[in-house]
Amino acid sequence: MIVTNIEDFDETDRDIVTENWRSRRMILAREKVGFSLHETTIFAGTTSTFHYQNHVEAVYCVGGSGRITNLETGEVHELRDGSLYLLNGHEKHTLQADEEMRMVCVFNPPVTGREVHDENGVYPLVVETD
Ligand code: 9YT
Repeated sequence: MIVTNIEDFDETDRDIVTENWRSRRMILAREKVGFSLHETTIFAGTTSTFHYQNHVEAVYCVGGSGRITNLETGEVHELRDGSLYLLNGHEKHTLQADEEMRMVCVFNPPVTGREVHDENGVYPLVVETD
């Protein structure tokens, strides 16, 4: 069993800070449980494009407000505390934060922590080897 707290990840290699967002990866592929779990903060006033071509992602908003746009259909959905979206079709999307948004994100297959978003917001598929 692993018991931890979000603050334990501060300024570690699991704490990724970019211009638009910060993500602390609490569970990664190296834990070998079949998914990864991240807490992502989307900074107020930012717009980010993501396209997880190799992963399924569920995102549960637990604070703040903004919206997600499905770039494949143009549909826009407001997000606030309690909103959930599931990218079960690898949808390319943008996230706009009016207020800083706090999101709990689950990925399958799990993120290893070595992925880097390319210019299209895509993560390559990276797998752990023993
Ligand atoms: C909201 C969202 O898509 N979060 C994804 C996780 C974050 N970009 C990360 O940990 O790389």
